[in-house]
Amino acid sequence: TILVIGACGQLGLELTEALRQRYGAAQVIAADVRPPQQPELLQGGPFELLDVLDRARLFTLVQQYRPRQIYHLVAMLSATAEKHPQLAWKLNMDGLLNVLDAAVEHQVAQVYWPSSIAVFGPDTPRDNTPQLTVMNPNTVYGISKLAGEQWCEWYHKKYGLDVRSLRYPGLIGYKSLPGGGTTDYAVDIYHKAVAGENFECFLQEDTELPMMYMPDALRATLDLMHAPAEQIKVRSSYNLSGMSFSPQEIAASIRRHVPDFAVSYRPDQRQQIADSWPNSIDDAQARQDWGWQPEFDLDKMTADMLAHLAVSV
Ligand code: VAH
Repeated sequence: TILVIGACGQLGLELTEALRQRYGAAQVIAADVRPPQQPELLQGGPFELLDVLDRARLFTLVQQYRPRQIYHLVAMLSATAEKHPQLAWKLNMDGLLNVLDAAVEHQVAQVYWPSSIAVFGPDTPRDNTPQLTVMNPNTVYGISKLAGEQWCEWYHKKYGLDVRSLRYPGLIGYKSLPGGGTTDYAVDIYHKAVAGENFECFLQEDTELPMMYMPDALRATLDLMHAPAEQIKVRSSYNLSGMSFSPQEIAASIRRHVPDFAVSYRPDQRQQIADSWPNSIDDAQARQDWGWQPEFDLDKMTADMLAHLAVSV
């Protein structure tokens, strides 16, 4: 079996569905601290209530299901974490350590844990940010993700745990909504365009950020987990890149389909977070080690997003 912790989140809903399609619904146990808002998204297979900070409950579930893989996706994202720093550190850090310990204790074959471009900071080289470089994140979320990367490396070295990780850019999809992130504007903008409404963006129009369409992120995750262990040279977390764009560029891409779509810009406190992150990422190591190759650029993503959202509206 496969255990997905944080299955109701933006990534969790989609990764659970992808794993169930590939391995069969009954094989993939979805777990989260509360049931999904949209039950139809997870009704296909088993669901368990789990607060990942409840170490005993976590160990009980791992013992009961004996998963060969655990996908641990629970985190408080960047913007929310700045408002609740201690809770964010506890959830993001103790949650990961509980999962790593449960995996070692019950000989789980593989663990997946997402990192983020948030591990880079204001003095990291901003364009084509390398795999190995100056980090110094200045957000609670980024600090927790960088610490998490180094814990993953330590558990791999100390216990041989096959834990793998990707530094996701902002993720954009039409099946689930993000919560509390700095890149969430790039999902909301499509919903507004399809609803025929104007969009007010919380970042400046020229704020370029690394982004990725969800289908690419899901394929990258499954490809990474299927690669033979000897090909995995990075046990902190792999840089991963799909595309980079600014709010004005995604607005222009949408206007090719919705000509009169209007966007206004009112930067808020999330601008400072975005300004500390890279403009673009060098993911040559992922391409070299396990054959990573993105398939979606901005215009291809826009066409696919609008087509799917127009149907669901
Ligand atoms: C966030 N979507 O905005 C997440 C992600 C790179 C951004 O980590 O916090």
